Amino acid sequence: MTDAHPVPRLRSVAIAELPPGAERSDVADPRLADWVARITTLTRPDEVVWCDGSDAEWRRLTSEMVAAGSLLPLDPVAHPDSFLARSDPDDVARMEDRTFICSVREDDAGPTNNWREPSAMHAELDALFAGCMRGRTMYVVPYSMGPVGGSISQVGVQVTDSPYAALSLGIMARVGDAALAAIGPDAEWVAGVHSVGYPLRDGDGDGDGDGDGDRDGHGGTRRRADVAWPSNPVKFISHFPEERAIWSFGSGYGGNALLSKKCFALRIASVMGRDEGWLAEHMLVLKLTPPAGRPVHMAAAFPSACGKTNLAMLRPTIPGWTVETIGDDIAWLRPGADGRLFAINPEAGFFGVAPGTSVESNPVAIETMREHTIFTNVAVTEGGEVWWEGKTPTPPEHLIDWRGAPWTPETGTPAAHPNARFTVPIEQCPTLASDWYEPDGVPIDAIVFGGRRATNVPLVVEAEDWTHGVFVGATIASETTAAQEGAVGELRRDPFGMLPFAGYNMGDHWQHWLDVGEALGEHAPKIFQVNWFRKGADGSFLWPGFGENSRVLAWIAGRIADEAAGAATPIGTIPAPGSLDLRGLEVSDDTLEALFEVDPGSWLDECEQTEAFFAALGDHVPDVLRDELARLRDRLAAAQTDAAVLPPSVRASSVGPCSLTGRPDRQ
Ligand code: OXD
Ligand code: MN
Repeated sequence: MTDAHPVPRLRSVAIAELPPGAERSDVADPRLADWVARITTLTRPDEVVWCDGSDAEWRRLTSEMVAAGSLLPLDPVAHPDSFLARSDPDDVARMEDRTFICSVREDDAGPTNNWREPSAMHAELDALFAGCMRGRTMYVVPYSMGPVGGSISQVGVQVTDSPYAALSLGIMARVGDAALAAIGPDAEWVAGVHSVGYPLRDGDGDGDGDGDGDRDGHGGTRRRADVAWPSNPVKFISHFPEERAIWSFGSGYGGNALLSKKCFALRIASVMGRDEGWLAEHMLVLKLTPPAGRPVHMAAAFPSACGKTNLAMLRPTIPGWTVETIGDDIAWLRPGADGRLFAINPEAGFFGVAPGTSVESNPVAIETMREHTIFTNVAVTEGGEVWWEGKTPTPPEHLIDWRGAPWTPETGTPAAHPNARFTVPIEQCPTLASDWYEPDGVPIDAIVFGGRRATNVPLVVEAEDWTHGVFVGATIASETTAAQEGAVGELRRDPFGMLPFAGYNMGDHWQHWLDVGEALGEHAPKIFQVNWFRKGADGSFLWPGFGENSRVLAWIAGRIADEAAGAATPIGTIPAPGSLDLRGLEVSDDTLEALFEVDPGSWLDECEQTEAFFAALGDHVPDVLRDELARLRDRLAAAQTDAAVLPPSVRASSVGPCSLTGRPDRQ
């Protein structure tokens, strides 16, 4: 790393006597040894443990946590080697309002991020972190994102006083000595400091947490009792892009605590990508293989809660096609030596949303979590079998809910928290692609953008070119669900699905996409937009979704191979009549018409919103995207006066009507 590395900033902390385990003779990078020593001095843990991600470590940590009451072992037959964690009810999700981008210049964070001046933020954090690990173990977790040494991979180190975070990181990233060995004196690595902010002893040792000396006469050795899910009402998830550092305080949950995921792999990595010519995106990666012909790889960006995991694990309903999984949440994409765009999934596990996951909606996920899984905030039966809303059509008669309270179907509150999760190694996924772990990644043939849209957006549209595709990505919107903040059903603009995750100015992110496209030139992948969630006039979904989405992926593959015909509309190219494989699917002509309808009037209204959205983002919005908007308006205005450009029916031959109503979801 450069001078901007966090170690220099911690020089004000003079290294004091270190607790057992802090020093390790085989650390090749003196900056790492120094950084661990200074963090230890600041936070004052009782001991330091370096993690290696081994099975022995899994067994040790899980047994210690079971003994401490912070993990519950599940039924060993239904869920071998699996555990349940119940969080504090106030610590159940990512907290966007407590997430900060502390770039040196406010303008670099941009209007979509909370910004704090870095030194002021550091001063506030130093005060919070001082002594925050007293009475606890600090885990030092070295990890690689992507195959160790791969051309798109990166390394990081997280220190944490949460065994849950250390254990989960062991699933979500490649933790261990190989990653540590990759951190040599010249290596660039991302530093993550995490504390739940619940010390068990004061500096004066009286354990009452108020740091007031020993007024209550407990003497110097008494500790306060731990709780099953320690956290702190004060929360900060702070990113220092120039330092390549993350400081997270007060939350033990998900993306707030597993710093490899949203904090590093999206917010910090997006800045690294901006600086170095690559992309860190909120995208799944899948491999689609037709019955004959070559496989294609797709990277698909969707806002949170749009079913990326379901799409990544899709079981095609069309005969002969296969979908294999490479990643379900994050992709790092980099132009390769041959000029094409290559991608890796930098993660090693899934941190998936449990509610809604069933044998019908995602059998692959259910198989993936058959063993060796950490469940968080799901409900359980008395016997220790997990359950969540949507897992089975009828809930069990009696459960223990996510808070640990008795529950029956009459209780009136969800048994599992809507953001309940399963954390599971990717290797347990039965559809894992054989090339998922290629050190140089897989070549990307198509980029797909999606969202949850009841209106306007057709089932699938191909963008005209890269610039138009970037416009499509920049204008993604999605209706919010129960798993997110805000009112359900509200339309939220979420460009590239990156609104909560871009570590720098959103307008610059779009410009960076344009620049990457220019560098790729003729090798640039085609870009598509999809929408599984369009509704009819009666409010029911028009498309069955799930495995049937393979029909859309097949059309996309056909476009890549130059085999599937398209029809022009003002917003892009939709399937020409007969080119979308609808064999075996009962869908009426009216439904198909509605799925692909492009109504110039309501699109022109949407353009007004897009203009307002661009205006809110300010002068970083690239001019070419404003030009795209103007061009789109021109095409729509022309279409209003020329009915001939409205899309023809997509149907090849009629297979009879069907009502596609009453399905639970379309992912
Ligand atoms: C996630 C999210 O948890 O996008 O993946 O919120
Ligand atoms: Mn996500």
